[in-house]
Amino acid sequence: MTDALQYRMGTTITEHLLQCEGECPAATGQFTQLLSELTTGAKLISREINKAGLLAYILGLTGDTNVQGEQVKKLDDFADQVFIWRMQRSGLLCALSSEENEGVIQVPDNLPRGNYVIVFDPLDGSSNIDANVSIGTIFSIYRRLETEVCGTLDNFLRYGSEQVAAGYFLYGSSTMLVYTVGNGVHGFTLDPSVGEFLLSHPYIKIPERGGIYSVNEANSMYWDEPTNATIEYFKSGRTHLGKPYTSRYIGSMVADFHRNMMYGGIYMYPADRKDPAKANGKLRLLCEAAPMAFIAEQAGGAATDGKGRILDIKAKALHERTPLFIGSRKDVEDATSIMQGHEPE
Ligand code: P6P
Repeated sequence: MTDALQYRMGTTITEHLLQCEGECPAATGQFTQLLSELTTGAKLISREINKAGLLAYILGLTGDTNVQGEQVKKLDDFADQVFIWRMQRSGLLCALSSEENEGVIQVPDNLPRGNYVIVFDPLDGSSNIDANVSIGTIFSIYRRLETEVCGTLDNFLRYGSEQVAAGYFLYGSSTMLVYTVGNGVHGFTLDPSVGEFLLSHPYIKIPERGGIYSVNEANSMYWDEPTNATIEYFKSGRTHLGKPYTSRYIGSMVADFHRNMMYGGIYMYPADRKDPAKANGKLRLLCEAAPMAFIAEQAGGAATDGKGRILDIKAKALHERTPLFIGSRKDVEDATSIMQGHEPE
């Protein structure tokens, strides 16, 4: 088959997972079905986001506040309900956890259960919705603990290294899925004309070093000395470029992370003293940092909390937060060295 024909035919997610089945244990038929349900949810959300500007009812706030203390956007709530509905009916999960919901979400007794648990952030970066800025969905999948009955909290209090799959949907100029099942990172782009996600970025590799740093510098007066020294490093001539990195900060981690995956660079959300809730960082370990860390490492990058590897952290609570330094491996190593009081190598 010619490349042109191959391109026109496209490689679907199911086809890609079937190709992977021999290479990695997680790419079972069950997982293929689960990913298919996730992509259906993403298509529904993409449809709503792409016409949100035309349909005032889907923009704005619900008036509710979520477990994070954040104002809930109508699209947040819609995305949360879409994924809960689809995941509960996948027949493959024994419990769910959403960034928008305080406790473990059970699979109702009248629905079939399976051997996986999923953690997801239904719409990360949603404060940007009304400004038409790219936002995303993040998901993380574990095999359930055989020692646990379905739906217990302990199924979720896991090391990030126990994940069998992780991914994100990016609702941007195009809608993309980027995922890993432990054999590299692969990107698919939604072709709205056929309603299919088609392989567009096989085996994504994040450059070993970048030239972009992403951090909210308005928090600098609340950072400790090592954190300020780390950000100042990327703004100095001491970088490997011999000049400062470029600053890019979208305020939507999925979008900032994806850009750094493509071009190289580092995204940082350090702990800060501004808000007691952020004394250990703003980002959630289970539904943001751990899945993105799995993806980063599978793409040749790295992710730490400023001390150690994110994937070596065992969650102690569903909505536990962590500082996050993630992206190009050598950039993350430099940041972590400075955070620990050493000079980068
Ligand atoms: P700040 C979105 O709420 C999020 O979790 C990330 O997607 C984003 O990078 C960060 O918070 C933005 O937070 O404090 O800079 O507005």
